[in-house]
Amino acid sequence: VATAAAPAQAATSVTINGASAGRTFDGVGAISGGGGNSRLLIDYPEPQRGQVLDYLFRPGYGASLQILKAEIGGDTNSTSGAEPSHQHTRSDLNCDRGYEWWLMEQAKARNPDIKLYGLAWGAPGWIGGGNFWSADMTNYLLSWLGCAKQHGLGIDYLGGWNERGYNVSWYVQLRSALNANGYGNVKIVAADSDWSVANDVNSNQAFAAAVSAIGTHYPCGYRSAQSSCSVPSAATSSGKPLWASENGSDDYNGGAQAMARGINRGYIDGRMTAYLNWPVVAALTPNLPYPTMGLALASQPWSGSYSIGKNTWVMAHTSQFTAPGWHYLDASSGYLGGNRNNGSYVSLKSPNNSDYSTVIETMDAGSAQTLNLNVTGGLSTGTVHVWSTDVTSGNPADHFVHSADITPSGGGFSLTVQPGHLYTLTTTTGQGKGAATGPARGALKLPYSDTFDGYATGAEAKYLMDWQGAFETVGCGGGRSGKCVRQMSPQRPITWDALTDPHALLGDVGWGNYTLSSDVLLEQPGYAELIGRANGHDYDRTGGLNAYHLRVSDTGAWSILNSNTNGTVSTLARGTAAALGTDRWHSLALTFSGTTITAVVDGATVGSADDRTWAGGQIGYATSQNETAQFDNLSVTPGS
Ligand code: 147
Repeated sequence: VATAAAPAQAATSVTINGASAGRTFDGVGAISGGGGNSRLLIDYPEPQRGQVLDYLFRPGYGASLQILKAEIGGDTNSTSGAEPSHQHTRSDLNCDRGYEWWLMEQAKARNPDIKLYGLAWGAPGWIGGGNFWSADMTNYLLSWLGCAKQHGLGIDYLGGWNERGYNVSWYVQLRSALNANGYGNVKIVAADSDWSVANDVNSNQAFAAAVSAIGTHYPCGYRSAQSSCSVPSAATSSGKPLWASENGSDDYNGGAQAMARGINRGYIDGRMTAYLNWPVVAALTPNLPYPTMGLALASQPWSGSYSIGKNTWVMAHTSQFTAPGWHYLDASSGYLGGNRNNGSYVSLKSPNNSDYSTVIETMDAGSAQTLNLNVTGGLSTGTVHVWSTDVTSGNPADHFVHSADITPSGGGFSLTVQPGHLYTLTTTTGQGKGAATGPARGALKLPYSDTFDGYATGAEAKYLMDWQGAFETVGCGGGRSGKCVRQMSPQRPITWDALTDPHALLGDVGWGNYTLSSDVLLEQPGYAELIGRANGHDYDRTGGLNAYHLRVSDTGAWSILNSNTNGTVSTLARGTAAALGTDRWHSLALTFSGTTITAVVDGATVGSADDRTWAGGQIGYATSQNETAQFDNLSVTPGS
């Protein structure tokens, strides 16, 4: 009795047709901001810093981002930190603060064609008397564009207020203000929130004229598998380019499958033509929110260690094979065999109408599939270069591999695609996979100190990560020479999420027993704090921090506090010492030894507490709201 052979799996036909209609591709990229995520990258030593930048921005090397969205700093927390404003007050202007200008410059230096996009999460409180949708905010954006110009950076896109809806007349006024001030080529994206903006674009001509693209967040689900993406017909029929202007929020390796689906399916399901991953890089310490999200991990400037994520290689499968201005081919984009589970493919053609690239993902496929491809419609029938990534593999050797070169015959060729893989078929060349690697991870060693004297005015002190407010180096007050760190935000900000006192953190979460000391000067009645054993941080519920604090006020009142992420603050010890007053320098110290916490003010022990809540963590500075205190001579010495 003969056994019947299993039927050969039917091959799936895919036609790559250059004559197909399709939308213009705007690009794939990522977001620096919303916020604080890129903070530690600028503090990396060379050559590692340049290597990470190469992996993010250099064409033919890594993620090769086509769009970089950067936060317009607002001196307020915007997720994992706060980013500094170019105007802390109405009369202030400094175009060199923070790291976003530097990052945009580094991106442009590597890829002059990268598109830049600015967006605010929050803003300083002087704006509009606390009203974001104000003429002050429009002028604030104009001055930010002026700063960009000083840096030689052309800004391509500008947004409104991240995930806080929109105000139709404000956008219309922004458009006329841009046109009137020489920024007619800056395109407005609305509204970095949900799709509801499409209804107003459709019903209001002035709004429609002001808005160049509709950008929506997480249109394939928040941090989801991105198996399917939904776009309402009001958006599709608006005639505007549709963008996933924020997506991702996933681990730099673990988010790879979702990204592979989302980039393709965003176009197939919703005709979205841009995909921006949040965030670009995880350059923050592990206690902060979303510590490993991005395209790469670069959280240890002191060791120089970094790790390039699978997300980088997934993005490379689109970015290295296309450019903004290419065209999707609708007839050559869809689900394999019409079945989502088999995987998806999108095809794009170059403006030269000859080159093409087809990106195929088989994230959910159960078995290998044979594809019979046919090239037509004027496209090149030359050699097809195949690049592939096994997205299920943790081995870097399986990521972004130039796996085959195929010579089509009569325009036809076949390819077998494995499950869980991502492929790009292309007639283009110039792709590449960077080979640089960083050193091993290591702790930030104690003792650690900083006199702050080596910085320019307006700089961020090394490793000091703003959470709320803005801590910058300035000439010291109180008759002292040299540079000090000053909290620069003199008013409650227009927040994006939970408001807390201004504070900034620094160091290794592994630090346990140590003495933290610093000089402190109050500029107004209020308080300043040394923070110790700081660890986990909330941003959206309470803004709470797991830590101990030594708080001293101008009146001489002092306290040792225990705070946590539920927003609870309890007093472990308190008292009153001689008044500190304002504009006078004092020295503070906080010692952690096992469960004993000791507070010292101007050389005298004022009190102590016994508490076992927090065993270790970072140090930090804090001030009361509206207090522009100064800090100097930071020192952290190991204890026992
Ligand atoms: C986004 C923010 O825009 C980012 O700054 C960052 O906070 C990111 C973290 O995942 O999230 O905000 C969102 C918060 C919640 C949802 C979507 C976006 N949500 O629940 O759908």
